[in-house]
Amino acid sequence: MHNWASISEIRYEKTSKFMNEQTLIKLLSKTPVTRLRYFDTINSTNDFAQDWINAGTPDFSIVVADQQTSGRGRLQRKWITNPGAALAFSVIFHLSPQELTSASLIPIMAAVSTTSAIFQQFSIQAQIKWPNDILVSGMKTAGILVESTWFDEENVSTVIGIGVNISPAALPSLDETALPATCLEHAAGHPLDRWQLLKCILISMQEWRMNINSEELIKYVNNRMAYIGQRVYINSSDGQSISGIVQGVDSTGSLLLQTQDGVESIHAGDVHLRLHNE
Ligand code: BT5
Repeated sequence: MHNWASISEIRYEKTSKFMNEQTLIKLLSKTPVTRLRYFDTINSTNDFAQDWINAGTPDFSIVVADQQTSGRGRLQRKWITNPGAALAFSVIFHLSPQELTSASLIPIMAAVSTTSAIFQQFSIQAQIKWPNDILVSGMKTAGILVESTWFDEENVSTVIGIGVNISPAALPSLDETALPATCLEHAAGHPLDRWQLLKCILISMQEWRMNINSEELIKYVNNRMAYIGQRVYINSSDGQSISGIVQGVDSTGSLLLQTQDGVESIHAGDVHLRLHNE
């Protein structure tokens, strides 16, 4: 049996203190990353990425932080990133005209890349909670925040922010999270190397990006999707709510929900999915 408190201390010594930009650049040299900035502490990697886009940074630039002081989720919710315990990074894509037509699939592509890397690297089976959460044993272990800037009809840049709980020290306190959270080390039962996972996610992202419009991507999501066959509620930010049984996602990444009026297709937008009994 591991003592989790002491394991997270050891990991803090090993992975946090000694990570720096040069080491990370070397580690990620065989990935598609073009530019990299690493911060011990930052407000939000997505905010930095946004400013970096405005300053003209190239496609596949990434921002990585050990700790975020104002990490963000969707709809101004908070994302907690404690030092030495998590992955928090943002990837910048300048969308090609072809990718622009598949923009709605970017959050799904990011979720698939993260889920497949978690399996490849650590043999942990994670599930995708549509549209942007990653669950292990039904508990949230990672979250994704995709934010796009439209400079004009053809020039669109996207920031894909990903936060993954690696060790128990990453877990938010009960008053910081609405739903139960977990970390990958809980599932593995031993310490994990978060930087190897980062590398694997980036490589996976490059591969899935090239196949963003594929049946394979949709098949992958539908095989790894949480709550299939279960009743859920979808709440939209304007206060509307609909209930139905989860069928999967369609080719645009919309959620297919069996309701009493038939199958409804729900776009990600500003909606929040919760289980019937949550
Ligand atoms: C998300 O939003 O899950 C998207 C999280 C994206 C975080 C990354 S980290 C790198 C980049 N920079 C940023 O500033 N953000 C991105 P949402 O579905 O809205 O979920 C937010 C909710 O998750 C919060 O309201 C809490 O209930 C819960 N939560 C916060 N921190 C958590 C954590 N570390 N683990 C599990 N749940 C958490």
